[in-house]
Amino acid sequence: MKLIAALLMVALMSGSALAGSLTVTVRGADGKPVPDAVVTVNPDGQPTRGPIKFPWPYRVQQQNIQFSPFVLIVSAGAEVTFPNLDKVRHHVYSFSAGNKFELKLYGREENRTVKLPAVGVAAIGCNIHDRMIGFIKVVDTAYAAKSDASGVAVIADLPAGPVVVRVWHPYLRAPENEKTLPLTSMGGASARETVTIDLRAPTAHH
Ligand SMILES: [Cu+2]
Repeated sequence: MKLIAALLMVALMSGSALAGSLTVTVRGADGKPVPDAVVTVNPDGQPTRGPIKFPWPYRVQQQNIQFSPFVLIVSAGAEVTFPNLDKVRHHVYSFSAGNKFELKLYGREENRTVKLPAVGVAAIGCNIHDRMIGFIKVVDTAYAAKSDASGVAVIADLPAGPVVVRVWHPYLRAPENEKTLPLTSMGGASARETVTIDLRAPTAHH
């Protein structure tokens, strides 16, 4: 019995040691780093079972007539707050399929909350200020990260095994603005990938 317990321990320990991190560097066709790209990993190509909790706040604030952050990652069904820190009023909306909403004219320090049920994207705008554009990427996996100013996104604690890795950016030239990476499985060690994406020019309306 002791031997079986010991073998079981070894198996469990090596199992946990197989978790690795994936670092994806996102570049444009010009070779420059692309921030605000969303990298998602679905182990076994499947959605995460059970609740998903990301460490960042589910919040899109309006400040200096801009949405901040420009891109936010949330899990499907999440509630997102939209605090207005400007002195002017905003009228925030999304026409995106499955995630339509409208927050009629509201002023400073008034918080509004919206539930986003559909996996995909909510492209957000303001009826008053055409130049206000933002995106909420609604995901079905706990393994998601956004590229930083250096174009780098890190996803930690990935289990070993088959994976589907995708990169999304609001201006990526591809169906659904998304591209699947060639990486199809995670080994025990950490992995690094560089992906080049073709971006279109941003538009004022969507
Ligand atoms: Cu506005």
